[in-house]
Order: sequence, then C-alpha cells, then structure tokens
Amino acid sequence: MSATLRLALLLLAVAVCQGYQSNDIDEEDELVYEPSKYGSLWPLPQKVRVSEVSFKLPSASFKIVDAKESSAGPSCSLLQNAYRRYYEYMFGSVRKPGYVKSRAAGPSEISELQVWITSADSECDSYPSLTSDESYELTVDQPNAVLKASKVWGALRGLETFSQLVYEDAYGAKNINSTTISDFPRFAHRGILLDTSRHFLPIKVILANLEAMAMNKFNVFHWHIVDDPSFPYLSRTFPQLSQQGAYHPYTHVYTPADVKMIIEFARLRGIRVIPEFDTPGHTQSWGKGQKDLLTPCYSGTTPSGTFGPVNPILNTTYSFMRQLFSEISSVFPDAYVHLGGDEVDFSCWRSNPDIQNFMEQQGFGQDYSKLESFYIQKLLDIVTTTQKGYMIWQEVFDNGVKLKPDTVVHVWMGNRVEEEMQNVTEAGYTTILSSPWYLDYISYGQDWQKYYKVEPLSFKGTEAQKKLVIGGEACLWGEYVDATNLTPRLWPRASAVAERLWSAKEVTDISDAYSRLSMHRCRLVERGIPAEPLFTSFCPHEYK
Ligand code: CP6
Repeated sequence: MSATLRLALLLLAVAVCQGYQSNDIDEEDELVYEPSKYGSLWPLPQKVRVSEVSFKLPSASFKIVDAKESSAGPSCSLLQNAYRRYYEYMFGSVRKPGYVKSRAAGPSEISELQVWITSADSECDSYPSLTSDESYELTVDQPNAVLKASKVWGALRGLETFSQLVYEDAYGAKNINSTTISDFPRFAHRGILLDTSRHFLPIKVILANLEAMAMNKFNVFHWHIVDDPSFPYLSRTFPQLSQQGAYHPYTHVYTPADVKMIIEFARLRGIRVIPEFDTPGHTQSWGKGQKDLLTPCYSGTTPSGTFGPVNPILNTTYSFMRQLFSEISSVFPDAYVHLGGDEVDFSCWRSNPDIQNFMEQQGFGQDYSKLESFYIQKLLDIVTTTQKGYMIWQEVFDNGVKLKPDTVVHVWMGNRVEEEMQNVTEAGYTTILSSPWYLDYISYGQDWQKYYKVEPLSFKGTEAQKKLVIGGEACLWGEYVDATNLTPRLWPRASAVAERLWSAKEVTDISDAYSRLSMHRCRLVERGIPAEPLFTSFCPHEYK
C-alpha cells in the first residue's frame, strides 16, 4: 500500500470518528494529531504556498539585509534591531556539539533574506497607528529570500513569518521550504489588555508580554494602568496620586522613564500603547492623593466616610481632569486614549444631598445615567482639546452620550453581544470586541477552542456596518494575576484570538489549528515565553 493511500485511509477513518465528536469543550476532546501542511505558521497568513523543495539556511553565513532598492537603510534602527532579534530567534543559542554540517551533495542554500521597503516613506521613525500598513510579501527561493513591504510595519510582520518557516532537520541544521506568502491583517486593531492596578506588573513582565505579542502579530497594548486598588502611574503634574495611591510609592510605580521605555519597546515591534484612565467609576485609588475628587457617600444625613465615583458636580473635578489629560496626551503618543466609563455604581451619588440637588437643578429626575453622561460629555470635550481620539466602554454609548464620529466603542458585556455590535455600528461608530475573550477566566480543558471559534462579524448588519468592526482585544484582568502567573495564563490562549483577528475568516479548521498552535506554543517556550501546553504533548527543544 502506498504511503499516500495509507494516509488517505487514515484521514477517512479520522473523519468518520470525528463525525461524533462533541463540541463541548469541557470534555477532553483530544484532536487527532496530523501535522499541518502549513507547518507551525501562526497566525496563518492570508495567502500561503509552501512547496516540497527545501533549502538549507547556513547559520554561519546567513544574513538578513536591506535590499538595495529599499527606502530604509542602515539608519533605520527599528529594522536593524529587528534583524538582530530574528537572527537570534532563528540561530541564537543553538550551537550544539556534534552539529552535522550539510553534506557536499546536500540540498542548496539560501544565503540572504533581503528586506525591501517599497514606499518612499518607510515610517521607520514613526509610531504605529490604526491605519498603519502591515501587509507584506515574502518569497523564499534561490538564491535569496525576499521580504517586500510598503512600510516597516509589514516588514516586522514578515520577519516573524519568515522565522516561523525555519525548521530543524534530524541533524539540527536549519531548513526552509520554497514558499510564497502574501499577507495582511483581517482587522486593524488586535489588542491585549493588561491590568496593572489589581497587581503591579514589573516592567520586565510587560516587555516580555510585548515580545510575545509581536510573535502573535498583536498590535495594541491596552494598558489598564490604574483602577480602584492602586494608582501606579507616576504623574508629573499630580505626583501625590501615585505617592498615596500606589501599593508602594517608589517600587510599585511606573515613572515617566519606565513609560517611555515601554512605549519605545512596543514601537520597535509595531505595537501601539493605549493607556486607559478609567473614570468616573473604578477610581477609589485616585481619591487617596486627590482631595475632593471623589463623591462623599452619606448614610442618612451625615457623610459615611466612604467615597464613590468621581464627583461630577464640582468645577475642581474638571480642572483636575484638564491638567491630567493634558499630561497624558503628551506622555502617550498614540492618537487614542481609553477613557473607561464602565460599571458606574450610582448608590453613593444617590446618597449625597448635594448630588440630589444638582440632579433636580439639571432636571435629571432620578436617572443617574444622565448624571454619568453629563460627566462623560464634559470629559470627552476636555480630551478632544488635547487632540486625542478616545475609546470608551460600551455603557457610554448605551447611555446615549454624544460621541465624536471616530470614537471606538469597546464591547465587553457578555449578554446580547451581537445586538450591541449591531446597535453600535448602526449608529455609525467603530467598535472592537472583547466580550468573548476574557482570558483571566479559566476553566478545565481546551478553552482556546472557544476563543478561536468566535466570529466577530456574526451579527446582523450591512457591509458598511461590518466594516466598522476594526478588531478586538483579549483582556487579562488582574484580580488573580501577577508576575508569577501572567505569561502562562495569557499564552498560548491569547494566540487563538490572534489568529481570529489576523487570518482570513475562512480559517476555522480546529484540528489544523491545533497542530500549528501546538508547534507555535513550543516555539514561544523555546524563545523564553513560558506558555502553557494545550494538551498532552512534548516539544522538540526538550531534547536539547
Ligand atoms: N475592571 C474594570 C474589571 C472589569 C471591567 N472594568 C470586569 C468586569 C467584569 C468581568 C471582568 C472584568 N475587572 N475596570 C469591565 C470592563 Cl467578568
């Protein structure tokens, strides 16, 4: 029996068995392991053609170089930096004794990867943005591999893809198959939310996560930097916010230099940093360093000593916000800031007689969502004067606040997700999805499949409405996460979201995904990211 026939019979048997496969991911659904024809590529590029022809990559002489025609030269440190990074990922530490050189009659070699930036402006010294061009074309053939991209952002994505094509043969030598790839992201906004308020995250954990994000072609770090429990952002204008509100005033803060470093590290990987300063709720820690910012709650006719959301009826609140957001707009270069606006608890506002009077005066009746909107409206106007766009959690839209047309509405609630996406896009706003991707939530089994199966455009709507969905974010809320468990909790589960947001809509084959993702996870571990296993398995590097 020929090998092909045996394989065909095996596949048939597998198909028959899987006919009864349960979709319940709480059960062990062990996927039958078949190597993917796409090797370990993750997320899968839009168009891939891999041939059987393989070449050697001679580690001693192989180089990543600027193509002669490239508009980016040696002065583009973003690219030079990336070349070194990817050279090390491909050949780095592996210098095994007993390494067998390819035989004289061995297969042919590829000696260079030439990186060709075609647009006159490579954007080497810019920050990535929502409209950055991340597309690239990659040809691996003799004598050289060529990576063509309009901008450096596409080159970064293509370098990652190139590095994923390299594999070791039985002798430990590096190989790559003849390949043509044409690639671009399905969605422009592909983010990870990290929460540095519930637990302080050391800089090196954040940087390691940014590195892992680049390996998965994520391009937005949504930095939920402050919240109720702590205020680790060191503000130059209001240093007492972190002095009083951080877990520790020196060790558990992000200084301006720290923030700069994180933003530059991210930029070098084509990742935007969008900070979230969530108000008027989720602000308990703000109150410690900023007197009169929060609403005093009352029990009966006397202040109870506890505080609620930001006090929306004082002029001092708005002059504080004006100064704070003016600083934030200069510290964070991205065109957007996230203003939160979620989960506002009305009970404290309700208890306060001054607030009650203000409500009456404004004719808000008992509708405290009107007061919330009153506050948010003023905040949005303040932020608009700083030349920034804003993102907001869905409640702000739900409450009918007037938003700038370029506002990004962040859908996070788990109920009626499709209805919400439909409503937001019907109103003409851009939106991103997070509801199905709360990665801090863990359960037994392969939940990555649940994340993978999400289709962000499954709501009812016109083509124009679907175009307004610019992407999504995987959220890792920090209540139960700190430096000890962040990385394995996030990876490779967030990789499932990465492929959903990058690859073509039709890429849904779960067993092909399992095979590629298993190998991708091994690669993450090999590159120093302690990503958890998907299921029973081993990694090739464990032999080394
Ligand atoms: N913190 C902030 C949170 C959450 C939100 N905002 C949250 C709410 C519900 C769940 C998970 C996280 N922890 N500031 C909502 C966007 Cl299930």
